[in-house]
Amino acid sequence: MARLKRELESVSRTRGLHRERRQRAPWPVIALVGYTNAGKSTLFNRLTGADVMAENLLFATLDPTLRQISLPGIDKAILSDTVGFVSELPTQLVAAFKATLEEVVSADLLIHVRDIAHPDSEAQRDDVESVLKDIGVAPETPRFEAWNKLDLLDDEAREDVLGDAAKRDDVLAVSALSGEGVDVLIAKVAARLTHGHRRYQVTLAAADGAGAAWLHQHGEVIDHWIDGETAIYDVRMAPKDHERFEVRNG
Ligand SMILES: Nc1nc2c(ncn2[C@@H]2O[C@H](COP(=O)(O)OP(=O)(O)OP(=O)(O)O)[C@@H](O)[C@H]2O)c(=O)[nH]1
Ligand SMILES: [Mg+2]
Repeated sequence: MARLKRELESVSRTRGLHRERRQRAPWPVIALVGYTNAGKSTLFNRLTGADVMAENLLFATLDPTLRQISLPGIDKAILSDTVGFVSELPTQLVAAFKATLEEVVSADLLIHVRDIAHPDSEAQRDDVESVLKDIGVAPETPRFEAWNKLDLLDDEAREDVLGDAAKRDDVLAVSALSGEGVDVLIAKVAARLTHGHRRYQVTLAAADGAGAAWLHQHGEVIDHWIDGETAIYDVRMAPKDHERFEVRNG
């Protein structure tokens, strides 16, 4: 038990470093959360499987649970796989466990992966929700439920699940194993991350080419002009990206 605790603590220290790195990086973070065995890692692999960019190798080396992905309208996002939640975590491990989940707290969007074929699916959902609350996830953090393992259901259960999922905007029925429904999930997540874009006027040093490139990558540049040493941009982007831009230039 002491060894496991040490390991978790070292994981949490490494992750702290990554977070610092990433706080300077401008990309939105999507975290997969859910009960143990729900299919998070399977979905993670499916969502990232086609991505074999060099930058990903860097991520994979630093931390195998972080990958760069691109989504419709979002050039780069970070997808984070997390440890599975369990209902009876030994008390000594709770603090260390929570530390590893800070990734989740700072995420821009959560995908709660649920094993919808599991007889205890609802109790598992409640456990996960209560852990999310405990670790301090803001209630306004956008989140989706991915009702996973659709392929395991018989015809009747499948109809029920699809019917229930259709009634809710924040629920997508999927099979991480077969890939069914995953495209719709991707589209919904992308739409959620890009919606709410607003128009901002921001300034850069006229010589800051990297800053200009960043703006073009993350926003839609409507107009820009130069005033002496300063470049002024009229740009439409997500509030979150605007915040990141301000931090970057702060
Ligand atoms: N039939 C079926 N099996 C799945 C599906 N998704 C995941 N599995 C299986 O469920 C088991 C657990 O999947 P993982 O992806 O490891 O689950 P996890 O949520 O990452 O688990 P932890 O990391 O332990 O919390 C594996 O045997 C997967 O092959 C699915 O859509 N359908
Ligand atoms: Mg896993």
